Amino acid sequence: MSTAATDRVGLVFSLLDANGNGVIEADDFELMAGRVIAAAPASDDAAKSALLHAFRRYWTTLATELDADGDGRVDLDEFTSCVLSPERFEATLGEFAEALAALGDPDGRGSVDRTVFTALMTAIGFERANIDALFDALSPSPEDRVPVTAWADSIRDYYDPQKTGIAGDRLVTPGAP
Ligand SMILES: [Ca+2]
Ligand SMILES: [Ca+2]
Repeated sequence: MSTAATDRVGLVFSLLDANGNGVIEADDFELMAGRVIAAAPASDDAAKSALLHAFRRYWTTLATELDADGDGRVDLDEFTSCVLSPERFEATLGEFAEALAALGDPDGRGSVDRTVFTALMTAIGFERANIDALFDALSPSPEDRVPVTAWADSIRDYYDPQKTGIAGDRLVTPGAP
């Protein structure tokens, strides 16, 4: 596994621990889903419930695959092992990536506006400098929009332990190459 992937995993663990108690559990996903949905006022109920479903599936998959000691929580050590078998998370992360990206495209244009992108990524917990750097890395159009597919792909890449030098590295280091 690359150092870049380890850093990405460590960052996402700290964000998924939405209530900041040091472990990931079901409540964190409810909390984060609420925050993200609140940041997408222009989206319809179908897109919002798709995201809620994706967040719940995300937790169910983590609990099933990673909660080695069966205490109903996933700690950092347990979480880090997710990178050893990324294929077990592909479908779940795919649904999450699609649901999040779709939430950012309320008009169904196939692209996400920077303002909406920033609001959603801020709700997840990323820092502004990192969000801006990622958006710029996704080759925004002259209207300052990025394709929904490019965003969804970058989310999947983010969790792929084999990937280095990807757009998502900017979420860890804004100036990443
Ligand atoms: Ca927590
Ligand atoms: Ca555990």
